[in-house]
Amino acid sequence: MLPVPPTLSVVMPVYNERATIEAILNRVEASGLAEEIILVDDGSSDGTRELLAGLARKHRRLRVILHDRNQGKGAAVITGIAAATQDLVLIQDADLEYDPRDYPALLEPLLDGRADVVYGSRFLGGPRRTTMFWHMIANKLLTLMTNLLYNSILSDMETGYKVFPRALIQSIPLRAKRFDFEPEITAKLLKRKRRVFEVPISFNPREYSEGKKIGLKDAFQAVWTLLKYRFVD
Ligand SMILES: Nc1nc2c(ncn2[C@@H]2O[C@H](COP(=O)(O)OP(=O)(O)OP(=O)(O)O)[C@@H](O)[C@H]2O)c(=O)[nH]1
Ligand SMILES: [Mg+2]
Repeated sequence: MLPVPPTLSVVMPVYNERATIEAILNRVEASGLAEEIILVDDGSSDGTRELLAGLARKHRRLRVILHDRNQGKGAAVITGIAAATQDLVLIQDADLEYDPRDYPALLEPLLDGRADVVYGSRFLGGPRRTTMFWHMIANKLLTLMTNLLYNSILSDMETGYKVFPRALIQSIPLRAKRFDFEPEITAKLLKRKRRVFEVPISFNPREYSEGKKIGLKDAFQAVWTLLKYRFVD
């Protein structure tokens, strides 16, 4: 056990999430564990931006950073990581697929000193909505490829829930712009022999009709990213 419990920065990349932004902020607050919430709006054009000033008045711990044009999830996450000030950094998507009630489980292996980094896995037996078969297959193939290349036994490389010590994540140079953030950070952690733990989380996937944006192109980019960082840094 660490002598003082570490504090948590929640980094939230946001692009056109008008429908869910308020609900997810409420859920993050309700966890009682977020010392600061760094919301990076990645050039939203659906009215999300217009909600942010009101939300910042309501949520005392919220800090808002605006990208003046859309750059991609990875770019938004990297901006948020650079701005984080607390001991630990947790990435939180702005849709309702991932549930902040899982924070205690995500933090535990870090608090007791077993892990350097924790991933929340959607495939380890937590409650999940039973939809999106092909999306799951793509996730499993990308995870298998990660395991083959980096000699790991991950079950969910692409998960959005990842928690890092701030000093560690801020020390790793990251280049990702879009959905290549997940393979890039995973490759770099595994190459650096960091102790990555997984814990089961619940998962409530949305469908494309509900605003999902990741696509086949992103899977090919992930393959390329995994291969590239196996051989260069
Ligand atoms: N799609 C997309 N999302 C972005 C962008 N910038 C930030 N985000 C945010 O990144 C998070 C993940 O995006 P989603 O579209 O939900 O991606 P997904 O298909 O659920 O994929 P994963 O959650 O990464 O498995 C959300 O909070 C988005 O609002 C961007 O340029 N494109
Ligand atoms: Mg999502």
